[in-house]
Amino acid sequence: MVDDRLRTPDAVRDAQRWTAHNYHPLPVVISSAEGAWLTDVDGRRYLDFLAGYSALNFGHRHPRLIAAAHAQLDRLTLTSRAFVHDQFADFCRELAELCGKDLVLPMNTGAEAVETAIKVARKWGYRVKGVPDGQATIVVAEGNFHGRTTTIVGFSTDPDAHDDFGPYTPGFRIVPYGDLDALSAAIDDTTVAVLIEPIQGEQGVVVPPEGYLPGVRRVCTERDVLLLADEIQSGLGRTGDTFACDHEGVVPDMYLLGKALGGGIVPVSAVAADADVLGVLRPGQHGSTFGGNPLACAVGTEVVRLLATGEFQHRSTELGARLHAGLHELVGEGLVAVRGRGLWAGLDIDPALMTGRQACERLAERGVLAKDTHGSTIRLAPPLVVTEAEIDEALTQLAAVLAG
Ligand code: IF1
Repeated sequence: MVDDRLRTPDAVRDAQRWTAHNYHPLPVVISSAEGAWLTDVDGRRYLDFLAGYSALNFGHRHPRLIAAAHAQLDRLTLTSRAFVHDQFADFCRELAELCGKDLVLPMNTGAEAVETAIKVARKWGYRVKGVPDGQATIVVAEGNFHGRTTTIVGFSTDPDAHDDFGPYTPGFRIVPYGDLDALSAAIDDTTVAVLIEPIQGEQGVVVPPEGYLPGVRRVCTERDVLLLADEIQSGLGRTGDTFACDHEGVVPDMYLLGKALGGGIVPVSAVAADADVLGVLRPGQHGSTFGGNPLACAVGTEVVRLLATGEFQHRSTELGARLHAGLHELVGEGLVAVRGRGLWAGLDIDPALMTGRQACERLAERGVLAKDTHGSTIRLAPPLVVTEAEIDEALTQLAAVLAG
């Protein structure tokens, strides 16, 4: 029985009255959450199969993360980087060790990590590689999503993200995702980096052909070009490994991290790289008011410790296999294609049946929250604490939506 979960509650109308309409949220008003479950203002419960676009890998209000935040809130929340604080070294060391890198530069949002990576790669190009000043180029992929700053949207191929925000930052070359020859051809003596998602999230959880990432790694090494892996959505356990790059044994020159690094509590992002790269920065050349703040570091350190055991990566692999097996049974039953890895899936629904938005509205009526990407594609990304029974419930409701 489909109850009337989806009506436009007053709180949705109120929100729309007082905000720019840069989102079109489902008419669901959440008031509390725990683990993989959300509860709306009327007490209705939903399974969260978006998980904050992978910012909630450890579920809503993971006890260890909430405890770390509470303890720090009662001690120290902000100093700025003009001074040091007692949470900073542990966070940077433990994150660097998780990444197998020498150094970490903490920021706040994913876009800030991407912008940091672009600036560091350019400075490395001028100071280390010897690219003539102001001529650095960076190769990016069609279908990319790396954030919403004007520099980043300037190399987006999504008109909604890109249009009407010019003039754009020069120095970016766009090549088809998964095409190693095109990527190699785009590299010349001005090229300082390749910026790429190991799996493209917003494009619809697009996994590149096997061998592509190792090929990109080899080309970057041969051509003295930095490989910048945007693991902001794909990283921190989502795909069954600590990083999506791990699946094929690829080690980038720089990891770009965010979302789940903040435990679903505070914005925490970072770049991790060796000293020969991050060492190009000198005091006063980059920074941010809140980057590396005590509260962020306390939560981020606990996130790194949660990942250190491999428990979440194992869950993502095991439960992801269950999710994908169930999804593949629906191919031909309303699904046209399924992509992804671990607890991360992109589903192409038969466009003749419904749009992705319509599918998500119907799923919400059945107690499952998810988000469409484009057209008739939706992404499923539950918290990594999801159970077998919860996966089975989401699959049951998806099958019912597809069956009409
Ligand atoms: C929105 C999309 C997802 C990201 C990758 C960097 C960032 C993101 C791979 C920037 C952020 C978010 C942004 C949010 C919705 C969501 C999103 F739909 F926009 F494209 F996940 F796919 N690299 N993705 O996925 O991180 O600055 O947001 O912290 O802007 O609507 P941020």
